[in-house]
Parts: sequence; C-alpha cells; structure tokens
Amino acid sequence: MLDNPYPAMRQSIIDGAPDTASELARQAVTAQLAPLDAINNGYVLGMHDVGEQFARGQMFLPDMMASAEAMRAAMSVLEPELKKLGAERPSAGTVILGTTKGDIHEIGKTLVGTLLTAHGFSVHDLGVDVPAEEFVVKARDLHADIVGVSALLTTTMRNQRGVIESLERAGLRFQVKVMVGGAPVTRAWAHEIGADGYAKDAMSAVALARELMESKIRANQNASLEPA
Ligand code: HCB
Repeated sequence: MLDNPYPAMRQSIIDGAPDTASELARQAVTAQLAPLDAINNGYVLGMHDVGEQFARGQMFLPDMMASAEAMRAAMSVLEPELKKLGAERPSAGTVILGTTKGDIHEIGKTLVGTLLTAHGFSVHDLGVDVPAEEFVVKARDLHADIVGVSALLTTTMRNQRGVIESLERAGLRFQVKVMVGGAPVTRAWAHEIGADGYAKDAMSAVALARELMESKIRANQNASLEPA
C-alpha cells in the first residue's frame, strides 16, 4: 500500500474509477487501515471535490454518476469491515433510515446506516425516494426509537418536515426521535421543522443517536416515577 493512500483514494472518486477505488480499499483492509479513516480522509473528500466541480460546471451528470459508482465500489469493500465492529452486541436502539421522496442520493445515508450498525444499532434502511408514509408504517411496525431522514437537494429538504408531520398525524411522534441530515441541511433547519437533532456526518449521527436514546430512556424513567 502507498505510504499515504488518501490522495489516490480521493482521486479515484474524481476520476470515476471503480476498479482503482475498490483496489485501494482492498489494500487498506489488508494493511489494517481503519476503514473510517479511508472513507473520511480519502473517498468522501473526492465526493466533495466532485460536488464542487459539478457546481462550477466543470463536471457533468455522467461524471457525477461515475464518481458515485467508484464510491459504491470502495464502500462495498469497506462496509463489511465497518459492520464487523458492531456484530454480536445487544441492540443500542432501532433506527429507520431513508432518503426522502424525490431524492435518489444514497451514499451518505448508507454510510450513516453502516456506522450506526457498527455501533450496535439495528438499522432498517428504506432506501431512496421514500414517501413519508413509508417511514411511518415502518416506525410503527418495528417500534422504532429513531427515524433518520436524509435529503441532498434543497427541493427535497421540505419532505423532511413532511415525515415529522406524518409521524405526528399517526400519533407516533412522542415515541420516535427524528434526526435529519444531508449536504444542504443545517441545525437551524432541523430546529425550524421540529426535528430532534441534526448530524453533519456519519460519526456525528452515531453520537446524536446515542444522545437521543439516552433522552428517550430518561423520559421513560421519569414517566414511570410519576404518581398514577
Ligand atoms: Co447530486 N447533487 N444530483 N447526484 N450530488 C449534489 C447533492 C449537489 C450539491 C451538487 C452541486 O450542485 N454542487 C446538487 C444539489 C444542489 C441543491 O439542491 N442545493 C446535486 C444535484 C443538483 C443533482 C441533480 C438534480 C442533478 C441533475 O439531474 N441535474 C440530480 C438529482 C437526482 C435526484 O435525487 N432526484 C443528482 C444526481 C446525482 C447522482 C445520481 C449522479 C449522484 C448520487 C448517486 C447515489 O447516491 N447513488 C449524485 C452525487 C454523488 C452528488 C454529490 C456529488 C455527492 C453526494 C454524496 O454522496 N456525498 C453531491 C455534492 C455534495 O453533496 N457536496 C451532489 C458524500 C456523502 C458521504 O455525504 O452529505 O451525502 P452526504 O452525507 C453525509 C452527511 O450529510 C450526513 O452523514 C453523511 C455521511 O457522512 N447525513 C446524515 C446524510 N444523511 C443523513 C441523515 C441523518 O439522519 C443524519 C446524517
């Protein structure tokens, strides 16, 4: 493996080169490099470069798709390594995860799911383009603790509010915490729509999910101490 493999990992995403991306990931696994370091210091930086070049008109949709393919290739090598970390632990909580309706960006949402799994959460990934009602049905059926809603487009962010409103209408809001994320999402937006928290990346999502579980457990304990 290269002394510093991160620039090559980053470049493999910019180049939209799945074979190189997965080969570098395999080398990283063999060299026992922490998978999350490879993701955060290499591949994700490449994704950010791609986004910037696309915004400047220096890259086009097919390039962005090739980059996403390269990212998927790297993740297919690294994800099983990350998930191993969470195997055989008692569940830290049940999380329903999905990208909101109208939005097909999946890489960030999937990474959040992988890291939550790696940290002991039971994650049910609904995929992309998920209608609000589907979040609600799954949350009810699985007695979810947390619903995580991803949105990468300014036009689909408002559907995060729709998920919260649907949970309210179904009478589930008091028992399900909602966390939101995605490139255009901010803490202020999360606050405005009444979400319980915002996470800027996958590791922060794990920390947030733990906090939300603690506050849920505290609320349940307080409720059971109240006189009947
Ligand atoms: Co897409 N796209 N895209 N895209 N895309 C973005 C998002 C732009 C910002 C690029 C740009 O203009 N600079 C832009 C959105 C502009 C806007 O609305 N403000 C954009 C656009 C415009 C579009 C199309 C409309 C282009 C077109 O068709 N003309 C189109 C929309 C399709 C649709 O969804 N209906 C489109 C399509 C695509 C693909 C298909 C080519 C591809 C996605 C492939 C796939 O996911 N299978 C794609 C990609 C790859 C991107 C960029 C380059 C990268 C996204 C990514 O994977 N980032 C992106 C540029 C960018 O975001 N800077 C660009 C890496 C991951 C790791 O980060 O932010 O997704 P993340 O997730 C983080 C974080 O947000 C947080 O944790 C994650 C992990 O660290 N998080 C959560 C995410 N969800 C969370 C949920 C939680 O509960 C908690 C935390």
